[in-house]
Amino acid sequence: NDIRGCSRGSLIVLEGLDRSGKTSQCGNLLAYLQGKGFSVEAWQFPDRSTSVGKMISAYLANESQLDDRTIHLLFSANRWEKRALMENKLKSGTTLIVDRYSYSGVAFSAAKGLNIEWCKAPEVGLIAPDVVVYLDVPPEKAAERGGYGLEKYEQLDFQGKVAEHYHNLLDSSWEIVDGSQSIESVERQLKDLAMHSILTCQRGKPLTNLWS
Ligand code: Z5A
Repeated sequence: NDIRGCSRGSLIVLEGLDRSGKTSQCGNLLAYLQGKGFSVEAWQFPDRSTSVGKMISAYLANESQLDDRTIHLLFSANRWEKRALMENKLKSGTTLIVDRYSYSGVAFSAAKGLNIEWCKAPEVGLIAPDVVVYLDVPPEKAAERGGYGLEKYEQLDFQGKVAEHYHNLLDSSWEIVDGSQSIESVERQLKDLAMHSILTCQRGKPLTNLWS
């Protein structure tokens, strides 16, 4: 059966700590699905190209100071400004592979001590992913990969708190992949999960919203 080009695309989200391999795996998955003839795009949040994204980028680079709630709402606004385009792409049959999404928003802000329900509230109504792949890598192991740079959250103790909050967000859309395996092994599992999700969406799975 040729399932390409009909029905809606799938929203595939990759989450994980800094250096868990999301960016590498998004690129590999994009090339694989394109090679199979699917309409597919790779997105990432924060999207640093927009005016909101530029404010976020300056904050992450320690070039500006913002209150914790203010930056939380900016990350959320950065997703809201892409929501309509996201819905159009998915409905027109394009699969989106997204590097970080609302779960990053909640896990990173909650790790600073903000209330989880408060953190989730501005995310309600964004499009719910069809599958969230969590690349599970212990913070110590992730830190060994190329070392941390100079961006805001790149500290071991903070990444440990973020990992705890990620685990509190798990729901039925999550697939946990051991990100400590070889890049090739993680890649194989991701391909299977992505294909399964794409097929499910092609067969008529409706789009839903977070966090209902
Ligand atoms: N943030 C937030 O607070 N609120 C939000 O709403 C959102 C984000 C959306 C910027 O994110 C920061 O914003 C982020 C969360 C916060 N802060 N932190 N931490 P970002 O996405 O721009 O930055 P990042 O997640 O830190 O990206 P990264 O450093 O590029 O990590 P990655 O994409 O997960 O990893 P990678 O670049 O694919 O790989 C890192 C290295 O590991 C590289 O040398 C690879 O070759 C190597 N690697 C990858 N996989 C493997 C395996 N399997 N084995 C061995 N080595 C590997």
